[in-house]
Amino acid sequence: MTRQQIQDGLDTQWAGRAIEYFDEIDSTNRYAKALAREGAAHGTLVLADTQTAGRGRRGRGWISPAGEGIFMSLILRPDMPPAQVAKLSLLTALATANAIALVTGLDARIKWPNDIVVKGRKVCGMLLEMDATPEKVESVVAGVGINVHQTQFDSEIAHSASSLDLLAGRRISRSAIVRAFLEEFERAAALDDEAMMRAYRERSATIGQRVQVIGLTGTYTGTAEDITESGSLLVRADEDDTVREVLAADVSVRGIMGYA
Ligand code: BT5
Repeated sequence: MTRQQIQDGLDTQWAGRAIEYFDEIDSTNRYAKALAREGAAHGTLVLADTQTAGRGRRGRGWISPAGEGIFMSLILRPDMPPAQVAKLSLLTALATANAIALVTGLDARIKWPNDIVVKGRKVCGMLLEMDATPEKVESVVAGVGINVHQTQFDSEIAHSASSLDLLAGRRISRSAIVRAFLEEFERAAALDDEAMMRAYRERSATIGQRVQVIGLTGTYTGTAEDITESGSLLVRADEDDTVREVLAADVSVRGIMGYA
């Protein structure tokens, strides 16, 4: 995977017009945030073949073996107040799931809030980080890690993870996925909110599922009914049949029927 391979035939106006590629880096998100602070343009992509300190959410890590995955961070400079920034998480998930589906033919689905699953296995995680004042978003870094060529996984994730090659039964091109991600991101970003949410709902693995919500104040079960434009999950609780709004930051949601 080289910068040239990705940019050859790339059909975008702004996404991936500038690409910084590294054979090895600590974290593409860490680097992209620094680059954004130095004024990098909207749509700049930071990409690496391997990460030595790939980041997940809340201090967790992202396993990033050389030659096997896609580790990328897209720098965004949205013209929106901080309150609306959740929309970018939905957009990133939609673009990633669409790109995987287009290139592989697999039924890639979004597991709320930030995973892409295929056949119940996690093939991708996302980490969005924002640099903002109370009034204005300066920049957002949309980090995406996708398992492509792996055939073996650390024991910690062997039960939950898979790769596109394993699931598709053939070798998938990493640059084709990156290109499709950039093109799908631009396409989804141009949709109005209603069309974006419709497309998101069609790709959701979570809506309609039985879930267990594990929060600070307790645990309950229910049915996931919808996802809002601000990115929260609406769950109808079994115990009193009311719909509760669940924020990604507050809880962990487990499908009752296994990982997804
Ligand atoms: C995520 O966190 O899923 C967000 C991962 C974002 C990674 C990208 S790579 C490019 C960019 N630069 C970065 O430094 N990060 C972003 P979370 O939901 O917290 O999930 C993390 C958990 O997923 C870990 O604790 C493991 O259990 C599991 N995990 C780690 N590596 C994995 C992998 N390669 N495939 C599947 N699961 C993995």
